Amino acid sequence: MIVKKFQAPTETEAILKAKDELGSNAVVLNVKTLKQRGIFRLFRKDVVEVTAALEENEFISNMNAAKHQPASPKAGSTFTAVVDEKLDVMNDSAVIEEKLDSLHNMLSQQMNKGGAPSPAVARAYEEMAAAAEKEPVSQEKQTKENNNSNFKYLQLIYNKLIDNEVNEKYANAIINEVSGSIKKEASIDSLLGCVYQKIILKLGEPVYMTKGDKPKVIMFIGPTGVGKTTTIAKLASYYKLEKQYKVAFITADTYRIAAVEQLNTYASIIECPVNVVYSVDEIAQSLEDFKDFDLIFVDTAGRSHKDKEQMLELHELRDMVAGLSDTFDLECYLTLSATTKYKDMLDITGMYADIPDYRLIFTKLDETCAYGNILNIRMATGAQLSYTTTGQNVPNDIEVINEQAIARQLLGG
Ligand SMILES: Nc1nc2c(ncn2[C@@H]2O[C@H](COP(=O)(O)OP(=O)(O)O)[C@@H](O)[C@H]2O)c(=O)[nH]1
Ligand SMILES: [Mg+2]
Repeated sequence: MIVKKFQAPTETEAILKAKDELGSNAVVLNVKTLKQRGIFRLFRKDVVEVTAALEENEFISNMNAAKHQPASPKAGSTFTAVVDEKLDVMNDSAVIEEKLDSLHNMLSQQMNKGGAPSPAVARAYEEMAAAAEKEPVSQEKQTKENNNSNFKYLQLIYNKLIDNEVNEKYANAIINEVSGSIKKEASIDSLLGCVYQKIILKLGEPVYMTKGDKPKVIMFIGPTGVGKTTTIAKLASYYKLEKQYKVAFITADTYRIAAVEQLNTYASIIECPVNVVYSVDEIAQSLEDFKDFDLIFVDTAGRSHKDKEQMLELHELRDMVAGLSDTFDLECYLTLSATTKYKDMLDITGMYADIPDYRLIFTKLDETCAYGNILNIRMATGAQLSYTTTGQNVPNDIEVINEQAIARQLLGG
């Protein structure tokens, strides 16, 4: 969403400026008169500031359309008609009284394109309206105007979250929390700031691997093909080459010969030893070989979370390592592809729910632009976020999750 402010001596001129720059589908979010203060009052007139918004893709298509055909001010757009009509009657005082309501309706129409208002926004609005009615008549109108604009802003923010595939349940929860604490008169910027902070709080401080007092076993779990082995190679290269830690590999992925070869290839490039374990019992012996190492990466088979037997084996493997806690620390990383549907992700996390304290890695962010699932799964599991990966290049395409960038992305960049 593009939000811009336009100033002019009158509201009519400010709206025309907005329309000129953003195009006919722009939505007026707020109108306010900026009074000059102090000494400036003597030299400058008051100005009217209009805050207008437009969906980014509409902005781009407007720009493209402008390139290809001359823009006509009355080019058959309903918004153009409504604004022009509004401008014609702006001097009629009775109509001015209706101004905010009609702007509100116009925005509702825009929003209804994307479905009904969010229950949380509707509830917030009803509560605000009820509170306004209790106020003295003189304040009621002002409060109603403020409520209308807060309602519009919240709905725009809610729509953006839904666009980015934040699940409705969590989008409503965030809007609920924000609407409980907003002041009567809030700007789009302060509401965005408030929602941004809530999202950052919900994403939580990300965690990353560190060397401990004991050798650390780092176990990668997750569905087939999400990028577990590739991510292990990225992290192992970093810790071996940049940090000079002693790094070793164990692979329990013996279902596919190619999987063992894949890990062997990475291991030989960075000169790290690899053990292959064919049964759960062999893991203890294998770890014993590496008890002088700092980090021991354990790659598990790309298990289908729907295969109960394979899942049982994975649990046994994890429990066996956890049982060696006198000698080894254990960290588990559940690896998920950001391109997986939310419903499937819930199925997957459900199958790993018995594994305590796993951390989350999201791969393939380069293949999607909707990051909602990162927030959804963080909220659904309560697991801490750790890394995101953005491509096939080893060792480059990985970083500790940047929660601020994710929050910005969820709110439209
Ligand atoms: N686009 C993209 N591809 C990735 C990423 N991580 C891994 N891959 C690719 O996904 C495929 C499966 O990776 P692999 O590590 O074998 O998955 P595993 O079965 O979970 O071990 C390979 O082709 C990887 O190159 C990523 O962040 N982005
Ligand atoms: Mg693998």
